[in-house]
Amino acid sequence: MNKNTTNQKQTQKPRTPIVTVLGHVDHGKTTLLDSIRDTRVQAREAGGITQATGSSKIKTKEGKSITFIDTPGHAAFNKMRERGANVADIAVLVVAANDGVKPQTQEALRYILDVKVPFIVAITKIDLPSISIEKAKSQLTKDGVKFEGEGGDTPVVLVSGKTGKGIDELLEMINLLAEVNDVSEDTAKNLEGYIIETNIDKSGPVVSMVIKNGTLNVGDEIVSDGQQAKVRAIFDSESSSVKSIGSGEGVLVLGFKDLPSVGSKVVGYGNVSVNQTSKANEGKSAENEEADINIILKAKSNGSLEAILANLPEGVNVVSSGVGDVTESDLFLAKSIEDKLIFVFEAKVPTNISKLAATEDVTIERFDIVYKLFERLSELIKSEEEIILGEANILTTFPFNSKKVAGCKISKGRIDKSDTLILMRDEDVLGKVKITSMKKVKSDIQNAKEGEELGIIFAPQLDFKPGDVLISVRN
Ligand SMILES: Nc1nc2c(ncn2[C@@H]2O[C@H](COP(=O)(O)OP(=O)(O)OP(=O)(O)O)[C@@H](O)[C@H]2O)c(=O)[nH]1
Ligand SMILES: [Mg+2]
Repeated sequence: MNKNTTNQKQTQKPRTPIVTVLGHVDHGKTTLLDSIRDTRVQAREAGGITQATGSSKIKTKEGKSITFIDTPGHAAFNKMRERGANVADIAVLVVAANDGVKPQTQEALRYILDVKVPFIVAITKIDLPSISIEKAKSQLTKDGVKFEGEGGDTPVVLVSGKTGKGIDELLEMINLLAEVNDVSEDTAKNLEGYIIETNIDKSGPVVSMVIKNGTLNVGDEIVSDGQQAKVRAIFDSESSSVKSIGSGEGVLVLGFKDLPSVGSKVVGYGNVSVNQTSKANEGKSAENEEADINIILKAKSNGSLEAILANLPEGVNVVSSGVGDVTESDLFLAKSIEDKLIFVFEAKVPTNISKLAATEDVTIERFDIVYKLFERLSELIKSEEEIILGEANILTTFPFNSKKVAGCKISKGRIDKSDTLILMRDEDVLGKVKITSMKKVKSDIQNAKEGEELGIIFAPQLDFKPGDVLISVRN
């Protein structure tokens, strides 16, 4: 054994494992952690779903610690799952026994297999009557899991977050995996942490991070994502203020002036080795007239802001986005855009701002549940989209009483004399017109249906020719 290796061994010390819980929405991740922590987080969550990444530390009956990171299972939060898998020493893939493998189970498994993090499959909700453990296992095998006893080394534990069954076994298994995989810190190495969530509250930017190596002290100068901070306060997983904290812990840190992006590495100032990139999620873009709606978006945390931005329905343009409560400047920016609309996710709308919004004719819509926000956006887009009532092709043109008549055939729907028509040439809109005369052969008509031929005189006359199309729309 050479000298270097010996030194390395001497500085290596086992530490509390950081364990990320991943899986499909509503499969019971938070309930399982509640049961482990003996708290009641799930019952307090808006819409009963997790929409942020948070960490918590527990002690097993044998006195060993584990730091858990809960992640959301909703499809929109894929980044949070990916980062959760990245920072984990060990992952727990939760699958509900009554529901089996679902899209976000498979997505979480892909992240786990990509970063090659050791993991345990926890099949939960085993207290329910109609369950199929074997089906869940064989689906997972198809997706690349190699179970213990079946040629691989992935353990499976059967649990219930409701009855607490199997939880001791799960915790034992986590500790065993931590030992086997040598989860440790290197005391000769510097601070290494990862940002798991950020938000802004009364005391300014709050950064939630896990420490994988070294010690973090109040007064330390740290850097993440190009953002420097002198650590003002540290809160441990029990929300107690501490002066100093070691690796294997999840903490909240105050002292950043601006928010580093979620997922970034944290190092001591002077030990910067990561690319210093600018903040990922806060940004401004111009109002887009092609978009169905233009909005300003505010969210309580960077992770959820990122999730929303990545999953916006087509047709939504975000003119400006940011983390934190709605401010006067958001309001004035909203006033300058056509839709005058601010969407808020979990962040606060101060009373003076909502009063001001009413007088400035700005609409603020606030949501606590991410899919409700998406539903509302889709609803707004739909109401913006024009519904086509009828379409006519101009086949020929001829003069009548010094006017030009469009000889048309209705190709779709119907056209009423009272309709407003849009004159199109290929993809180009030439203008909007009203019908002044509508005739079939020589008789005046009030409407015409698909397949019928007719002559239309409209105003303004515009410069139309055979091949152009008239479309009747309802807004
Ligand atoms: N019967 C039974 N119900 C459970 C169990 N675990 C969770 N549930 C129920 O399943 C629903 C979803 O549970 P959550 O813990 O919120 O699921 P989750 O995976 O954290 O969901 P997201 O965070 O939204 O992805 C809740 O209604 C729970 O009460 C279990 O072991 N048994
Ligand atoms: Mg949850």
